[in-house]
Amino acid sequence: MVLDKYSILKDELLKCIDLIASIEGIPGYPSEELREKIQNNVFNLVVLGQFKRGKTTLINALLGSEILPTAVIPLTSIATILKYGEELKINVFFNDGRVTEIIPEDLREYVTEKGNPKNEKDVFEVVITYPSPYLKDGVRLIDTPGVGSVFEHNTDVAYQYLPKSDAALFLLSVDQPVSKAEMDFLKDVREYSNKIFFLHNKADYVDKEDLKESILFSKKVLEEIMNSEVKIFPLSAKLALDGKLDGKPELLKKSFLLEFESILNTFLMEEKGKVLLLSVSNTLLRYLSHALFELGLEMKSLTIPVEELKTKIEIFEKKKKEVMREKQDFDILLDGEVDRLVKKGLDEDLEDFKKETAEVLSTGLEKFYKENKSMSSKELNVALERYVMDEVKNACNNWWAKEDGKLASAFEAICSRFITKINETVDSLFKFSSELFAIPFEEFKAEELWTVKQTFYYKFKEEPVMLEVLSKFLTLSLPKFVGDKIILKKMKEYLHEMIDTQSGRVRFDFAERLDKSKLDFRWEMYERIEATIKGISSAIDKGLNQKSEGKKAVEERKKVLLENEKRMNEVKERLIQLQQRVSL
Ligand SMILES: Nc1nc2c(ncn2[C@@H]2O[C@H](COP(=O)(O)OP(=O)(O)OP(=O)(O)O)[C@@H](O)[C@H]2O)c(=O)[nH]1
Ligand SMILES: [Mg+2]
Repeated sequence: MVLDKYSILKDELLKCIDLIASIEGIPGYPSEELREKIQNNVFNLVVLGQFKRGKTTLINALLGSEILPTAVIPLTSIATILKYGEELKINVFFNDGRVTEIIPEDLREYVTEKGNPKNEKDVFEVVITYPSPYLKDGVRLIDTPGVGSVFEHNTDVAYQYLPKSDAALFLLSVDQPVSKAEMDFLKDVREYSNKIFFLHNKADYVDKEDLKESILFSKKVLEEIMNSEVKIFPLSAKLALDGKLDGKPELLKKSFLLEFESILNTFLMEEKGKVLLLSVSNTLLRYLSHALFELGLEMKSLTIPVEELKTKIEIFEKKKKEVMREKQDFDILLDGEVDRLVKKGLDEDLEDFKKETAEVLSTGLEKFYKENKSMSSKELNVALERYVMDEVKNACNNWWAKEDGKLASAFEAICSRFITKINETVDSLFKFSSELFAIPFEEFKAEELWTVKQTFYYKFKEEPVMLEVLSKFLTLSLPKFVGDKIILKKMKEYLHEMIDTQSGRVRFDFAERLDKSKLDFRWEMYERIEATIKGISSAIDKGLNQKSEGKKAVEERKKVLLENEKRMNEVKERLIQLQQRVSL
């Protein structure tokens, strides 16, 4: 399995992080953060498809345990996220922000259409931690309700998980030709998802020949929709699960799961694993090259005459001031860029969203009104209200999920540009010192990625769109004699008001978090420059101090420095080897 390789290299990288931390004298070395960056690297896999295609069974098969409930009737009604944890723990997140831990036996009561019809319990999602090796290296599986069943609200849930997925697993079934509903769904998935894997499940239903034929047929249909070549993987989720549960490798072989898993994992490794491993190891190499330089500087200051050193320090101080000024320029530029992201990105998107939603939902509302005109005024009122509430909520949630990913990547792109600039500044300081003190400096250009903290993505879940407008409206009880037409008019006003309020909240939330993320980023960049200056200054100071303690102290210190240098070079070598293995 390719993710095994990822796992081994990841552990090696973690070891290097620890090794560097154990060597004296790397100021501002963020070992904790780098470790976290590696641990937080997740591969989100969303399992999608029409109802009853075997999505939930596939997840159980991947985990080798019947952890999620499956059935012959449309079942899953809530999205369930499975991630690694030392023990099995199930948390239910509600739309109003509550979180409850439940026992596995109660899962059905929350995630199935039967146990929780029309999501009457108002569940947002269920998060399960489970000690499966499959999840250990950061794979997260997301089970979604099947689309196209009579339970329409299930479809909307599936859409919310697409923008954040690294890969979508789209399940079809060999015994059913691709349906109209599936085609429509796929057209949407295509817009939201970066990578789609197609699976023809229930391969155990048919013989080899039929399987081939059915795959060929679907391939043609799918290629038309995707406008590109499509590969379809055969699968029997059921055999895979049985094979794993009963420890029967022959069943597992017949299930085709392993072939698919290996292709999927290769993709994840190539797309995400490699990027992370290279980025972190580059960062480490940069730190090492700086540390080695500082070490050389201390060595130098132990050897050259004090007077000469002092003159050089004065020159360095001037350069330092220059760098600090540059830093201030960065702050202003960063403010400007983030501001532009809010005004050009967020605000414009939000305006489009409001306009489009108002149009679509007004038409929808009229249609709904016409279809339900026979109801009594009171019933109609309630039904229309519910309609507006549900639709606005859905529209907002879907838009939010999409915009969230978009803003996060735009913000990350800004940050990455700034990191490059700041690293250049830091390097210029080293290069300057390198010439000044005549010590070699190995410049290490590293493309660094800045990833927004997890909370940036998930905060909204704890604070879902609250429909406070509704309660206000409910108190406005309309007089009985007021005609249905007035109800419709009022509802339209309500609709617009609702779209406005909700959009306002979403905007506030986004803008606030962007600002917070900007401050986090700025702080870290500031630290980086500070650490460089401090590192260089303190290396010189250390040398000077040792010198004042006499010859013996100087010789002792030289020994320590040589030992540290050796250790740094050893880790450096390990990192270079690791990078070669990543690229193989
Ligand atoms: N024969 C066979 N049956 C399967 C296979 N995969 C799933 N099933 C059966 O198909 C039925 C539906 O499976 P689920 O995993 O609940 O399907 P789902 O796609 O999650 O369904 P929804 O949650 O309702 O969308 C169950 O009875 C499974 O046992 C398979 O590979 N072969
Ligand atoms: Mg299911």
